[in-house]
Amino acid sequence: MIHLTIDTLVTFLMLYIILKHRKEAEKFYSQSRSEWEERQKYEKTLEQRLDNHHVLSKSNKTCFIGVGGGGCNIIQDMAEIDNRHKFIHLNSDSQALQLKTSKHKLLLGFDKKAGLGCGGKAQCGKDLVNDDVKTKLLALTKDEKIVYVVATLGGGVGSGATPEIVEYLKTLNKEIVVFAIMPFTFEGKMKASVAVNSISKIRSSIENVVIIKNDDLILNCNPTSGNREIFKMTSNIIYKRIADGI
Ligand SMILES: Nc1nc2c(ncn2[C@@H]2O[C@H](COP(=O)(O)OP(=O)(O)OP(=O)(O)O)[C@@H](O)[C@H]2O)c(=O)[nH]1
Ligand SMILES: [Mg+2]
Repeated sequence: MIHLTIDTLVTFLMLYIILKHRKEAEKFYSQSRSEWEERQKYEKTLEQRLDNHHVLSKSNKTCFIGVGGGGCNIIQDMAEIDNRHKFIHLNSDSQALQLKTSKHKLLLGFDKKAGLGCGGKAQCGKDLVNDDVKTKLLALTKDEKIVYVVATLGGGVGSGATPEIVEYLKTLNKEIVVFAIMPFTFEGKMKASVAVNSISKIRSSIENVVIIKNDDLILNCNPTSGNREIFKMTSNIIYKRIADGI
């Protein structure tokens, strides 16, 4: 009798151990299955995102146009990390243009400005976009479908020429996105109002205007960074936004 009870106890114990293990195993497998499914899902979206990026960065139909001193600096920074696209520099300042490594450079209004900038006068930047500039732009962008225009506003060339350029590109049926960089507040109200005016003119031709404030860059930068280093951050922010599909 005692023998039977011990046998029964052992059997129960064995059963208990087996069931407990089985439950733990089931729990483990169901957990790892949902983890695995989560991971699969994550990898799929990651793949899609990379695919988008791939398409964008491989597309031969995308180009970048920098307008004015800062706009050209920014696309120069982009060109250093992207060797697939066309980068077109537009400026009336010949010295600034000379420093750019792209082979696509348009010197604006040499007859009027003799290779100098517009000294903050937006009307001057506007007047520089003549028929000759438009013909050259047409040739440079003829194979491009999407055009990203990058302009630092508040000065003369970027603020004045950008609305003219965008209006012209629009007539060529390009998909256009403008990245408009606002001047620092400490540069004064005059520059800010030149920039705001320029934005409203750009918006009368297109809706896709992404505004980035130079002020915001200071908040995130290392106080010991130099100007160029801080400005390089703008270039990275814009490039990342484009790569992420904005
Ligand atoms: N983020 C960034 N902003 C810049 C850079 N260079 C200038 N800026 C800003 O852009 C504003 C306009 O300056 P520029 O782009 O040099 O002006 P511009 O269009 O060449 O016009 P003018 O020099 O007046 O003929 C400045 O007041 C700065 O706030 C740059 O490299 N990066
Ligand atoms: Mg300039």
